[in-house]
Amino acid sequence: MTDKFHDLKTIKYSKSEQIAKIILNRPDKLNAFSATMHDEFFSILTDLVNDNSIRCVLLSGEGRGFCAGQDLGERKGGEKMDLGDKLENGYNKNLRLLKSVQAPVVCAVNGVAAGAGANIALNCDIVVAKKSAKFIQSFSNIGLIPDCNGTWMLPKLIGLAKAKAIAMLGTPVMAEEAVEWGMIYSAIEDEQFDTEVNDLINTLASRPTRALSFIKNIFDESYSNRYGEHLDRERDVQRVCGLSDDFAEGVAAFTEKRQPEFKGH
Ligand code: LHQ
Repeated sequence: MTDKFHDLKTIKYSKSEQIAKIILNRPDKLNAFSATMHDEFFSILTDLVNDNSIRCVLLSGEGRGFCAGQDLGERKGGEKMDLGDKLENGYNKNLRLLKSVQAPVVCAVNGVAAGAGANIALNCDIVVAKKSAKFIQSFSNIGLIPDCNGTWMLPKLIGLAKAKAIAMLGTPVMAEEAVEWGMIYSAIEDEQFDTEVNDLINTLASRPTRALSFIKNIFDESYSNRYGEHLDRERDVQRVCGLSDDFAEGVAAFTEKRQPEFKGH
């Protein structure tokens, strides 16, 4: 079935066969985030948070870039401003929603991901990139710190030494290096990218969505939970999983030596 795209100005959004696709669509600006894009992203994420039929979400970009972060054309050069407010009512609002989407979110980084663009990618559950793509913590090039929770995620993903260096120097990290460092999941040959991304999202959409949803959050929780507390948390979540249709189907399929047909609940 071909994807039906909703009529938005800066993002292509489609839902088909339990998969939602969000394609940032300002290719001439390397999909930099404008005010309209923030608003449209918010509407899309609100729709997704309220749609339990979706079993996988794809985030990617149109053209040669994934996202160049904040649209700097919207900022008047030479002016100081309250960026805290911009973060709270733009990126942070959207990232909180992105985290509450039930289905796994795959970010397919099709080209350069800079500033907020790089860190929006890292907020997704599984990040894959074209081998030619690069990640740039470009914030300090314009006197800023990494935002979109970059300062929370990067030390955990790649360690403090590398995190500080790339944030301070703005050094581009190529996709394969990002995999070696543990920043992203995989780097894919450019020519294979669309096919492999498609396979990945279809596979995820056929897996037990409720369990995947718990997996999304429980790893993050591990950073603030104490050891015993976390054992309790796994026990409680596993109790819910054990009562799901997908668990019953998974075990039945294993016993009957056939492929499981998960329904996502
Ligand atoms: C752009 C952009 C862009 C507008 C390329 N805006 N047009 C910030 C402030 C507010 C709130 C809180 O959060 C933040 C977070 C941030 O995201 S700060 C970081 C903002 N982003 C950057 O500093 C990245 C700026 N871009 C670049 O360094 C380069 O464009 C990269 C390295 C991404 C790509 O380089 P190239 O492949 O050489 O492409 P290019 O520079 O020629 O860009 C192509 C076009 O895209 C060009 O337009 P033009 O009309 O001249 O063809 C650029 O002006 C435009 N563009 N980034 N962020």
